Amino acid sequence: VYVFYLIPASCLLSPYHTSFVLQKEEVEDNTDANMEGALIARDRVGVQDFVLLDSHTSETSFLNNLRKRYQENLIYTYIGTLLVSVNPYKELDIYTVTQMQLYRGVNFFELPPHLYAIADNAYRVMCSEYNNHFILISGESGAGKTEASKKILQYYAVTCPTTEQLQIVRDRLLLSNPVLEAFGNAKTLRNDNSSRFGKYMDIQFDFKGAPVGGHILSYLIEKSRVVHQNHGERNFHIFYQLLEGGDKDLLCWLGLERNPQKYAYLIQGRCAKVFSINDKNDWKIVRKAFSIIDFTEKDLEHLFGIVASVLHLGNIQFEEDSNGHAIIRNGTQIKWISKVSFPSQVVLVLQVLSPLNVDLAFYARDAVAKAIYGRTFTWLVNKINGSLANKDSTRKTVIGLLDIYGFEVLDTNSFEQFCINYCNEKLQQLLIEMTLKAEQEEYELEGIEWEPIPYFNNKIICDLVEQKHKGIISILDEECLRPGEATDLSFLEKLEEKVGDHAHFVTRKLADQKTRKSIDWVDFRLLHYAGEVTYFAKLNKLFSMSSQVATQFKNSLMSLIEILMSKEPSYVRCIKPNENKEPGKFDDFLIRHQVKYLGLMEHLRVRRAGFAYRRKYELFLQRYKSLCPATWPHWHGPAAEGVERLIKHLGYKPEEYKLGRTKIFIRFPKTLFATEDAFEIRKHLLGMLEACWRGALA
Ligand code: AD9
Ligand code: MG
Repeated sequence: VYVFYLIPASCLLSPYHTSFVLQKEEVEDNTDANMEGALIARDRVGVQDFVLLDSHTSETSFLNNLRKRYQENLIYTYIGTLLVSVNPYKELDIYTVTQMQLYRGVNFFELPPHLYAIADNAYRVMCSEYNNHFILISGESGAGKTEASKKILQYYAVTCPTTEQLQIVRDRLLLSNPVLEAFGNAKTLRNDNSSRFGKYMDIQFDFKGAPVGGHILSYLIEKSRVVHQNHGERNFHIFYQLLEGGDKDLLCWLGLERNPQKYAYLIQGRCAKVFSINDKNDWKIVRKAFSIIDFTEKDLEHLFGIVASVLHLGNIQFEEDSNGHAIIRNGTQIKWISKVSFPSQVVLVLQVLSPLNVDLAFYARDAVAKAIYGRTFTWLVNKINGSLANKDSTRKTVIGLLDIYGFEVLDTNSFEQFCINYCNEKLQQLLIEMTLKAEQEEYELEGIEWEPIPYFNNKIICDLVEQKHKGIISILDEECLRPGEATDLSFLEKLEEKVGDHAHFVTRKLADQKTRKSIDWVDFRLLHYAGEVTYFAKLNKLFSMSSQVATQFKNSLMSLIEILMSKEPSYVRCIKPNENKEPGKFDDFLIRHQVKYLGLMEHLRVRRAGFAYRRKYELFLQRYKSLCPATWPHWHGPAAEGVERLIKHLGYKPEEYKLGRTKIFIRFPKTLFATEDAFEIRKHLLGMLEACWRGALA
C-alpha cells in the first residue's frame, strides 16, 4: 500500500522554495507526524500529477487541484507526461539558470512539473534513441504558448553542449524570436503580444547533442492587420518600434515623423501607446538581433524602406476627377515611396495606368500594402533560415517547436479567424490521433484488457472544412471560379445546400427555430471543438481573394501534420486563467471551459487507466538482461519469456505491469525508474571493479 506525501524540495538540493516534490513512500516508513504534515501540505498545494488525484474522474476535483496549485504559483501540473500550464501573468522565479541545471538529465517525474522537464525529456530520448521529436504547445490566444516556446529554446541554449564556433548558431536561434515577433506579433484585445502567424521551428542537433542549426516554417501571417485594426488593437509591433526607437537620421531618410498618430494605418485601434509595451527598448533589441542574424546594412535599408512605404501608402488619399476616376492630388507620399522603396513601379502603375473609382482605388491601395507586407515577412523568414542553416551534411536529429496562433473568437470573425480556428482543429485532431486514439488502439492491438474511454473526436469538424468537393474550402473555391456570378449570397446558399445538415454547421433554419441569436445573411456559423464562431462571409471583401489562400493554407497544414506525425511527440497544454490578463485570478468558468474542450479529463482517464511506459520485448530484454542471471549474458528462448523471467527476478508486482502481444506495459514510472537505477548501479559497479582490476594488474 502506498500513500503520497510531500516534502519540501529544498531538502532535496532544490532551490525551489515555494514548491514541493512529491515522494512516494511506503506507509510503514512514515511517522504519524510526517504523515500529518504531508497531508496538510498536499491539501494546500494539490498534487503535481493529476493521475494521483483521489477522485480522478471529477472535473471539480481537477479544477480544485489546478486552482490550489495556481494560488501557490505552481503553474505546471502533469497528466502523465503531458504538461498543463496556467498563465501566471507575472514573472516567476522558476526560469533561472540554476533551475535549468536542476532539470538537466534528471528523470522526468523526479522534480516538480516544469517546461524544462518536458524539454529535457525530449532531448534525452533524442540523444539516446537518435530520433526526431516535436513539442506541441497549444491553447487559446493569450494562454502562454509563445512564452513557453521561448523558454524551451532558452533551456536548450543554456544546457546543451556547445563550442565557441557554435555560439553564433545558439545566439541566432534565440534572436530570431524578437525579429519575427516584431514583424509577426501585435497587440490584440486578448493578448498584448499576440502571434499573428503560425510558427514551426526545427532545432537541429549533431550527434553530440549540440544545437548546430535550425529551420523555421511560418504559416499565414494576418495581412489584413496592416490596413485595418479593431478598436483596442494595434498594427504589427515593428511600425511603432521604428517610430519610437529609430534615430532621427533614419526617420528623416525614410520621410517619417515620430508621432504614430500621423499614420492612418496605425491609429484605427486608437491605442498606439500600450502601457505593457516598451517600443523603444524593443527596437534596440530588434536592431541588435538583426546584426547577429547577419542582416547587412543594405538589407536593413531595404527592409525599413518597405516598412516606411507601407505607412506612406496608408496616407495616400484619393479624390474624384470630373470623369469619376480616382486621382491623387497630393503626391508627397508617392515621392517618399519611390525614394525609400524598391521597386517603386508598382505604385506608379496604380496611379497612372488604372483608372479606378475612389472606392476601388482605396481597396487597391490596401491590397498593395497587404501584399508588400506579406512578401516582406516571407523574405524575412527565408533570410533568417539562411542564417540558421547548417551546411555540413552529417546526419542530424531535430526537436521541433510548434507555436501557432491560438483559437480565437472576435466580434467580427473574418477569413483569418476561419484559418486560425481551422488550424487549431487540425492540431487538436493530431493530438487526439496520437494520444487518445493511438493509445487505446494499441491496448486493443496488444490484447491488453481495456475498457474503452469515450472522447469527442473533432475529425468531423476538420472534414466539414477540408473535405474534397463537400467541405467549406472546396465550396469557396468553386464559388470563386465563377467571377461575376458568385456573390456572398450564392456562397452562403451553397453552404446551406451542401453542409446545411452537418452537425457542426449551424443552419439558418435551426438557429431561427431555437431562437438563437439570428444569423445575418452575410454570416455563417460553425460549432468548433472550442466553441461556436460566427464568420463574416462578405465575398468581395474577405473571401473572394482568399480562395487560393485557403487551399494553400490547407495544403501547408497537411504537410505540417505529416512532418509532425513522423516524430515523437510531447505536449504542453496552455490555459488562460482570466480575460483581463490579471495575475493570480483564477476564473473558474473560463478554465472549466478550456479543461473541457482541450479534452484534459479524457486524457486523464486514459492515462489513469493506462500504462506510463511500454517497450518491445526485444528492446526491454536487450537493455536489462544483465540484471537477471537467467537472461545474462544470453537468452535463447522467445524474448517475451525472457522478459517474464527478468521481471519475476526483479520482483515486479502483478498490478505494476501487463504483458501484451509484442510489448511489456508498465503502469507506474517508479517501477521503471527502480529498474533503470539498478541497471545504472550495476554499470557503475562494474566500471569500478574494472578500474580496480586494472590498477591491481598495473
Ligand atoms: V497568441 O495565440 O499568440 O495570441 P499565446 O502565444 O498563447 O497567445 P503568450 O505566450 O504571448 O500567449 O502569453 C501572453 C502573455 O502572458 C505574455 O506576454 C506574458 O505577459 C504572459 N505570460 C505567458 N506565459 C507566462 C509565464 N510563463 N510567465 C509569466 C507569462 N508571464
Ligand atoms: Mg503566441
